[in-house]
Amino acid sequence: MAAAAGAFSLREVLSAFQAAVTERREVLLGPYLRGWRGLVRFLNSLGAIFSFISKDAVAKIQIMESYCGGERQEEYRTLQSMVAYELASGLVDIQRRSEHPDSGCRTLLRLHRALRWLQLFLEGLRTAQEDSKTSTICTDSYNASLAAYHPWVIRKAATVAFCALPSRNAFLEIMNVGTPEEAVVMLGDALPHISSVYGITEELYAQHKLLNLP
Ligand code: 1PZ
Repeated sequence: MAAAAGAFSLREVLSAFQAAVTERREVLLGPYLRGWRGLVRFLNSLGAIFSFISKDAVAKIQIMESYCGGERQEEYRTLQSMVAYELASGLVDIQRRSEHPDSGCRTLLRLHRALRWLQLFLEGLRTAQEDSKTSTICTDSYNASLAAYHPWVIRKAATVAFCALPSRNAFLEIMNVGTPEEAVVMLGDALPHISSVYGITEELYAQHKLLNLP
């Protein structure tokens, strides 16, 4: 069954990450942030228990959008141009957050780390047995990625919220891509693009020693 016309489908959200990578392996921030907006919308549809997560994601998306629509918007067209510009202009706090607490580089790094969680989670969902628990897949992906960067209280709150996730089949259905089988196929098509965005970002940040920005 195809998603109803106009209905919100995770297929379009994930395809934004495909559109974000250019032939020259640049990451376009416009589509990248559109992808994030869609993910937040989807997260909100899962219930109010996730709102502490979506609020933080929205705050970070907004910071990035204000750079992308601001005075220096040409510098924020791609991830590569943003990193080059902010570093050359001394706009990144390297040791601790002080003069530039909300640089594009540090803000995007938080989204980038969350993208790793998304990649692991969706891959887990795609390849799991039909009767697997979404909350377990989610907790395992979280512990293998984002959890390392969060203090105890956030890890605890996140783990509690994960218990509210619906079963694997119900989750695949609310993605609005069609049957669970169709959703699994869509994930198989979409995940390589998310991996590619993640890989390019990771490499760029590693090159410039930005992976631990405070
Ligand atoms: C489907 C279930 C959704 C699970 C989402 C898994 C991620 C759990 C993350 C919990 C983080 C919540 C609160 C905020 C934490 C912030 O301290 C950190 C670091 O930022 P800083 O304090 O340094 O400014 N923020 C983040 O790590 C970014 C988290 C973004 C999470 C986006 C999730 C998108 C989910 C899409 C669902 C399809």
